[in-house]
Amino acid sequence: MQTIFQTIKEIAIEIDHAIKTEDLGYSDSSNSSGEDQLKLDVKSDFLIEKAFASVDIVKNLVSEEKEGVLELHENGKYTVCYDPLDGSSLADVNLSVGSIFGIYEGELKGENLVASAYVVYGPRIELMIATKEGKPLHYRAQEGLFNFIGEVTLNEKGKLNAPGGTQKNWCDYHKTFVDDLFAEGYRLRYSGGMVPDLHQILLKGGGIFSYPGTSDVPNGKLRQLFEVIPFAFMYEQAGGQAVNNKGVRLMELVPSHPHDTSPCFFGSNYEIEKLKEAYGVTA
Ligand code: P6P
Repeated sequence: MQTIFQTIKEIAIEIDHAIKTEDLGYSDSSNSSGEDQLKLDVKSDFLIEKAFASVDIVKNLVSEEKEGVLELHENGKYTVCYDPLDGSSLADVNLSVGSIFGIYEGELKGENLVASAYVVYGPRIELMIATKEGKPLHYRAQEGLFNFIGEVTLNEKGKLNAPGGTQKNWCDYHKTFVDDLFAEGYRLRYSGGMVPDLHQILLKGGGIFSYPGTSDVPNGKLRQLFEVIPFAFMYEQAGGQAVNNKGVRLMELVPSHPHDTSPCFFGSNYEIEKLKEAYGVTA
């Protein structure tokens, strides 16, 4: 597994360089979710595939930018599911973007996730790694090397509220839930980039990130294998919770297709319990 984390560190340095030096325009293709691909999306996906091509323990790759499962090494052990450059459309307005990695062993489902990692490309390159051994581990790059900063723990209750999705298409009880948190004094922190938005809540002690099902997108927008489940693992390892609109742990998801999405809520315990109450799904 350490070889995979070392490879992610090397990938992070390469993608950061690409963000800072390459064309931010659109390619002439779109991905499996029908989203227009930036040249940076394609380049980041290429860099990740090239890097893992030399890591024998990686059996398969599943990418947001690819249709199906790409076999790399027949005798490999892990499947790496990744979003090569999440929120890439924010790069041309100089906001932070990120890469997300879920490392699975066996069938691609939540309970088979063995580790997850994400990289934030911002004023600094930051890396978070979660395994079953303990709390998420936070690293920061300096001159191409990643220095360990510390373990990350969510407080029982936070103060940040990151409400995703098109507000006019929220259901009434979701709108009430979001407004009630603001009435309690929560601060709005939403950039439109899942990685920096969830990273901020983890590092600032807690709160909630929500991307619900909406009238136009009932199953939500965020992809289970390479966005939702990897962050669900991060948040649970940090002492928080991560559930869907039925109050079910996102770690119990079993996608039927590599690009399946799910409504998703990640946060400190207080906020997630409030969400379950608002959705009428308290245990
Ligand atoms: P909306 C970026 O496109 C992304 O996939 C996530 O990074 C982000 O959380 C979400 O979509 C933002 O979606 O609908 O709020 O713009």
